[in-house]
Amino acid sequence: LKNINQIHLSHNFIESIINFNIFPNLSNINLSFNCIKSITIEEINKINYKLKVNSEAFNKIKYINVDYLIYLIKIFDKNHDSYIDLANNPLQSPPTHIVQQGREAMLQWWERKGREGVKPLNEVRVLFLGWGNAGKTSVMRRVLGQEPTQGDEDSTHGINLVPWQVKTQSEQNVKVNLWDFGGQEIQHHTHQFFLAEDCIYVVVVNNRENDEPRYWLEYIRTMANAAPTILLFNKADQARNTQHNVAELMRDYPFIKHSFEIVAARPKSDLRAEKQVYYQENVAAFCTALRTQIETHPFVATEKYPTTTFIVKEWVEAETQLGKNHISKKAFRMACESRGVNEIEQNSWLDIFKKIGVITYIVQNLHLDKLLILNPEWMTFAVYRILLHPKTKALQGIISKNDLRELLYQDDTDQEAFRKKYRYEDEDFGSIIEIMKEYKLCYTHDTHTLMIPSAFPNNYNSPLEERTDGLNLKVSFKKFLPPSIVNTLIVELMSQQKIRKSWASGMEVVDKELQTEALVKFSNFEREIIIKVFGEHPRELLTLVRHEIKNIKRTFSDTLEMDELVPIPNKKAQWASYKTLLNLESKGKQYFQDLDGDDHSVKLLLENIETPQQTQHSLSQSFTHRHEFRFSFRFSQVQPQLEAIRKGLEELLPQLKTDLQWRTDLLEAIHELNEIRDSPTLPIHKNWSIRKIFDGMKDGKDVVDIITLAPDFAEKWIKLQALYDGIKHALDW
Ligand SMILES: Nc1nc2c(ncn2[C@@H]2O[C@H](COP(=O)(O)OP(=O)(O)OP(=O)(O)O)[C@@H](O)[C@H]2O)c(=O)[nH]1
Ligand SMILES: [Mg+2]
Repeated sequence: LKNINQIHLSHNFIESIINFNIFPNLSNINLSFNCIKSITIEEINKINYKLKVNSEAFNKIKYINVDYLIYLIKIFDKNHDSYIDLANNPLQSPPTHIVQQGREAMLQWWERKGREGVKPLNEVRVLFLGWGNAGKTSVMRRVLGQEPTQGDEDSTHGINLVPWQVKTQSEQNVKVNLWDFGGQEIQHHTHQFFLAEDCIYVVVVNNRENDEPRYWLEYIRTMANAAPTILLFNKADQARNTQHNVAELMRDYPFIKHSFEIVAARPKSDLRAEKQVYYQENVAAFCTALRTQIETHPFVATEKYPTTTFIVKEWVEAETQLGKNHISKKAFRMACESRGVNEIEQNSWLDIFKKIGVITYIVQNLHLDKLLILNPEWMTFAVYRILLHPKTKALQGIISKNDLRELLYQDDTDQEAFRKKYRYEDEDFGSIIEIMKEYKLCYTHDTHTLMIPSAFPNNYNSPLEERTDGLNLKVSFKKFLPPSIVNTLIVELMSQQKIRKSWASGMEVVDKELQTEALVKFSNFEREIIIKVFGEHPRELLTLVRHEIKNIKRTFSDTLEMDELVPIPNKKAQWASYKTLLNLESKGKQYFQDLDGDDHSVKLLLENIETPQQTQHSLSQSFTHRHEFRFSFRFSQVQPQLEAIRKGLEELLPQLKTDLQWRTDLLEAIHELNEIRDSPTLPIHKNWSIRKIFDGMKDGKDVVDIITLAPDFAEKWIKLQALYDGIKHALDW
């Protein structure tokens, strides 16, 4: 125990801090992903006493009110720069956002708290999502207490932003920013940039059209970290007979807090009176549920921020009121510095301002110092207007700077209101283009032309379609293919000059050096990307496309499930999952069985699409930390047994004939065990010789030969076999 200085206990079900006093030299404990709900001062003191290196950090932690530490705790020490990492804990004090910024930000928060006091933000953003015509705008009107209308609501273009003042039961004034999104499909591409995890969501589905709510629920799960959601089945007065299984939806999407069947607009006159009352009551119940969500939101109920946060926020709001649509990061920085706010705080507050909607978006990569902070309406109106303008479609998505001027200025009576409000000058174009590029909504290959994939022609008959000699791969998204993936992939490959032709649902990719071309097609309905590659070096070009898709996928939450399907040669329409193949490979299994019961070499199937090195790389990547932690923890538990086996095998070795193949395997196994004796972790995917000899022995191979050689061999072997079986079980081999 004296020698132990690190303990990894992540991914267990530990509920409280264990007494670590028995390890006098402990310097590093990893308790992430456990179920620790709180840490008491006494517990901290206990650890503090023993963990000399960490004492400084722990003393600070004692100063912070650790009673608020809930659920997960991760403590560790890096090169004597001791600190405690509490990220991903649902902390209330300091607020989670501050904790995520790290120790410095937390300490500053506590310092400010003592000096200037803290109070809740009392500002929350509510977003309405749903297909076009579902009734989002009508629902929002009801939330605002406006009278229901019938049939006169215009389709929303872009985002409709309405402030709403709510008085909580405890008499607090809360500012709620209602964001009503246009539901037309083309607009979905941009929505995701405004979704955030700390908002409240209202999903409106049209019960008359049998809208599928799962699309939007996946959207929220993937892009807003499963934020609290209220689900509304609207147009109940016109509903068809089919019923949604609400219990099932709530089970699959536990973040749905409530669900109501409502009529947001004035119902059809022939609706029975009692039904009318019922739906009216549901609208009222929905409004109450929404208020409850607002009142219990961390920005209102639990988290508190220092006074200076509000001073900076007011400064930003005043700039907006002056009519500024964007400010430079430099201006923001100066405003903060003059109020004694350092960079760490600036960044964490910016993040919060973004969540509540005071600042919409931060453009990361403007070369000028202008990292812009923008007024949401000004920006989205411009972006949506460019995307939705009939001229954009007429030009098939290829727009010049002059067109842009026309798109944003041209007298167009139905947009009268919009033009009254915002003006776009030539000098704004650069920022607007930069934003669209960052959203991957457009690509520019020179400074004069914009290419907008969402306005490309819908279909194109590619000559590659006819060819059957290619190498195929299907990328399949289990539940949800985020619409922006398509645009992003097109824009990404365009910027690499790899696209010969592209349309809204596909593209032809060419690599001249490789003398290879590919057809990439998207099927939103099937949630698939189909890739066919032809030419001299198909694997290389395939690798490029796969790599881009994976990079894009990485920008979404881990809940977005994707798999690649590898074709099985000579079997029409049969595919092997790439994940399955990797899994077989990691377990040393050689064959994959298809639906007809025929075996195919795992190696060959994989080699069709990538090199063996790439497969090895994927294997090492595909095990998440979680698995590694679990595995290394289990490994550390079975180390004594492995050592006993190693000794046992060494003893057996002299009794074996030198010409026996089995002896070679045994030597190899001993060598392996020597190697891992002192190593802290065990590679997961290796083909272990120790497995080979024990599993082989069980199959009866060599047994007779060996046992006749050495009379007490059998007895010793049975003992070792028992040890091995225990390890096998523990390591899940
Ligand atoms: N009969 C009936 N009509 C409704 C109901 N709710 C909304 N409507 C009507 O349906 C139409 C569309 O409603 P909106 O609120 O504009 O729908 P939206 O979801 O905002 O649509 P987009 O802005 O295009 O995404 C309007 O004419 C509404 O008056 C309802 O419960 N019953
Ligand atoms: Mg609308």
